[in-house]
Amino acid sequence: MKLGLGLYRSILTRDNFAFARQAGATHIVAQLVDYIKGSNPSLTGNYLGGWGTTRNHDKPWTYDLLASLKKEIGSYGLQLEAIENLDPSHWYDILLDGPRREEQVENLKQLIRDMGKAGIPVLGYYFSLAGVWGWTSRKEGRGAPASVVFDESGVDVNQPIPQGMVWNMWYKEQNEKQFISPVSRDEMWERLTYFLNHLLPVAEENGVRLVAHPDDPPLPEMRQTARLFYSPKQYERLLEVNDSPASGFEFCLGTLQEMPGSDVYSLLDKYSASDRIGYIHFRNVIGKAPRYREAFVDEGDLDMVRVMQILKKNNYDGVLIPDHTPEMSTPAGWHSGMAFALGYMRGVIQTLERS
Ligand SMILES: [Mn+2]
Repeated sequence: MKLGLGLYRSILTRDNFAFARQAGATHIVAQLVDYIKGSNPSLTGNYLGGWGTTRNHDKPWTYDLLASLKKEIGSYGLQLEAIENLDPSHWYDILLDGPRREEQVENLKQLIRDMGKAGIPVLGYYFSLAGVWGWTSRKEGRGAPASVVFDESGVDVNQPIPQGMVWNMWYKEQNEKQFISPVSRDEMWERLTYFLNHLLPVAEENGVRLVAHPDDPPLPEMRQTARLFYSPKQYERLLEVNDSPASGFEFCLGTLQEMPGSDVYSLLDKYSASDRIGYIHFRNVIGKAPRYREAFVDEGDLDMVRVMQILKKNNYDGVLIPDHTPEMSTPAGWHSGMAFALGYMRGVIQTLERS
């Protein structure tokens, strides 16, 4: 297994490549969607009104952008393992089954070809209309860090999605008065199937893997739209729709642990043994939907040493990134949390390598 760090667009900078290297990481997962901003990014703000606005219509991520990013990361002794998340501007009509669906699929095919050409092996996506939504924040847990909390009793999870928003981002004029129509589970599976059937052959040809993140928070419906991956059983259906070897999981331990009744260890064992995991979001949580909070890696309900033991047993050779952590009470809360998680991960990996 390999240690990586995920960086948002606003922190894809030289200082942060050095930071990753200093903390023992060898790989980077880059987010190009400009949605969690600033040099000290925070997940504990109020994002119930959206992550912000994207205006990247007709501005695809080009081969030059990907190749120069890979080169710069490489100059720090790091490898660019994956691009995580698609810009809502680039695929809103794929998610919404709108008039530009075909055109947007063609553009994503080009993105996959360009990733293959640049030598970036994994594309992580999150096929969801409401997206990551409903989080609140509390100072809770060990030492009371600012932590992401989901508590269904405190948010109206049935409020509809305004037109112009998808994936919790605005992609066109804000319209707070008109809303998208409710979307059924069958319709969501149809849209995902269209996406996979068109893109997986191109991914296979170009040596790129498309990996799906589960629904965060894992509720069956949110904002009057069905969610695909709210339970382990539903998540496993991904491979039934299209079992191309280019399809797999962006295996988010935290989200899977949040699912009622989930057995994360057996799921991890099964899919790390069968090489279906693109990379791993290595984070911990306390509680399950409908109420949980994100926790320090050694503090939560999951036994992260056991997680790593399973990966070692199966000779998993993919990348693990911390995903999120509680924000520590320092001027650099995000970096402190990440440094703590990376140090913990490095320690467990080094211990297992010696046993
Ligand atoms: Mn995740």
